[in-house]
Amino acid sequence: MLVLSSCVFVFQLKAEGEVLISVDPYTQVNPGDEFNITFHVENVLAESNVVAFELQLDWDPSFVVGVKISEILYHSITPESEWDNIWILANKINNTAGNAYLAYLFQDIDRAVTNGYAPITGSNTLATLTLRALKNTGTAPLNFTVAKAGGFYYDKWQLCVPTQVPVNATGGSVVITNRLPTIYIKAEGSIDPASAPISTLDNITYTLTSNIASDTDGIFIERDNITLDGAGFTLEGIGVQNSRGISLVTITNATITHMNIVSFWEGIYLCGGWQNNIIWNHIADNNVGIDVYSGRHTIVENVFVNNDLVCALGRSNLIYHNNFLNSSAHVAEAYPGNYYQIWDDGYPSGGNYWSDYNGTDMYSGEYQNETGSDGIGDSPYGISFYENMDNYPLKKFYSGPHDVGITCLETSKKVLARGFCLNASVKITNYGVEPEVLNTTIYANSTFAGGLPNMTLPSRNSTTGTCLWNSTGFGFGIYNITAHVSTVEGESDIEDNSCSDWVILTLPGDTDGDFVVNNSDAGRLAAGFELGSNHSDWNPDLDINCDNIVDIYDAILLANYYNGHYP
Ligand SMILES: [Ca+2]
Ligand SMILES: [Ca+2]
Ligand SMILES: [Ca+2]
Ligand SMILES: [Ca+2]
Repeated sequence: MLVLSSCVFVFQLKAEGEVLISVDPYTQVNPGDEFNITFHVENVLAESNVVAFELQLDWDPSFVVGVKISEILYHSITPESEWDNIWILANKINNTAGNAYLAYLFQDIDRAVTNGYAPITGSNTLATLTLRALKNTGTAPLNFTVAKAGGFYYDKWQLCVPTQVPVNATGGSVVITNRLPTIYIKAEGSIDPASAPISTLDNITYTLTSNIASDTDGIFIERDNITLDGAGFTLEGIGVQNSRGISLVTITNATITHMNIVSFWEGIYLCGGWQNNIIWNHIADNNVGIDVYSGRHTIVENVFVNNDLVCALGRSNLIYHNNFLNSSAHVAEAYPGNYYQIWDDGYPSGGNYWSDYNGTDMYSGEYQNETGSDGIGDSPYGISFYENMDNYPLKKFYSGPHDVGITCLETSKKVLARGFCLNASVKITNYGVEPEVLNTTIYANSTFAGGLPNMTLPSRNSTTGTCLWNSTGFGFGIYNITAHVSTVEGESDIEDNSCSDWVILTLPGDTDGDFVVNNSDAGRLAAGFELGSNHSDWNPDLDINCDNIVDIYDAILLANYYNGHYP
């Protein structure tokens, strides 16, 4: 185990000047090494509403592919004896994004609620984290950053690494988060506390004006018929057991929209009311994404990511056009009752995208019995209780009513003799609810190489067309063959509007694509001689002149170019 203490970084928050944070890290880490980071604060005289220190480790994934927390030791800050309530969220490691929320060191919650937020004072070592680098590469030094959530204070300093060290250490950071108590939208329309970053002009529409970091629960809605518009901001909890991001208890006709809701026990809690609308939210990393204990709600066009469980359900809820991604369980009954939910919007509008659905898509139509794929799974997505099922599970992430995409691009061969034509077969799907006019083009690297005639593709339909690329006049080399379908009006997901394959353009007779015509190519041709394109051993790369048979004309071409090479 590598324990290093030769570098000590002392950082002072600029704007306040009171809090000293020192980080005592390692200086070098090799794959598999364990190392310690110690977080220490001195002279804490924080604002009255600072209730937590959040320890966050950030690293550059290009240097350290991952960390694993094997040990966390902590100490209370002195002289406040209550400062020993520590939340450890060691499961909040995102090795892909390169960060981990390691621990939250709190004032005692009860004392905070009962007595308000007394200033935090004192000095101590807050935590020692033992981390293990799963892999690291690269040579440049990394930055440490220290930030207070919301961007109020920010500074950075750089880890000094001796130049002879081949592999550098990760970075760490300390974040002091100004976490808020629960916010209430009261029955009479007021917001409590009034300083919460939510604005309203009419006591009907309430709009977030910044991100909100919550100490336990997020926002309790106690007023009917309102809209809470997150305006794209994030409401973030700390995963405290039973904490709720947004709670609606016996509330009717409220709309929650454009919110990012992360790291609560329950992202949204619906109990007792009805006809609430949960639309266009991004709900991630909660224990339960949405806990529904009541009925007749509309839950559409949300994205649920990495919640341990997405929905625990009441009854008769309308749930479609959501994307359910990477959760250990998508749906369970909140309590046993054999309650029925509506999981789709009929055909062709469709149901939800489920990341664990693996049905095929060969058919279309209301009964999924007509030839041709439509972006909807041919078999329902079964939900484990009563008769619940999504009759029209989406094969692709839902991204709005207008969406077309290239689902398949195949070139007729991988090795093409210059002067002959390549077939590029393009399959296009209209996932939307309206017919769309499509313009499809093919490029060889960046050169226009052909296209399909403009066509109108009906809703929930697919078509396959073939473009011909005449390679005459192109240089030898490896070409990316890219098909593009034009963006349709109102389309938000354009990533799938392009698709690429590749082909080697070479001398006639070079059947293996190494830019030399030699014995090896002749042997391959002989082995496939007189086979037609319908034969099970057909190799299209041997059919030099692209006439669907390997015969004497291909052999003549090979002979004519024998010993030819490029360059
Ligand atoms: Ca289908
Ligand atoms: Ca698209
Ligand atoms: Ca060759
Ligand atoms: Ca041929």
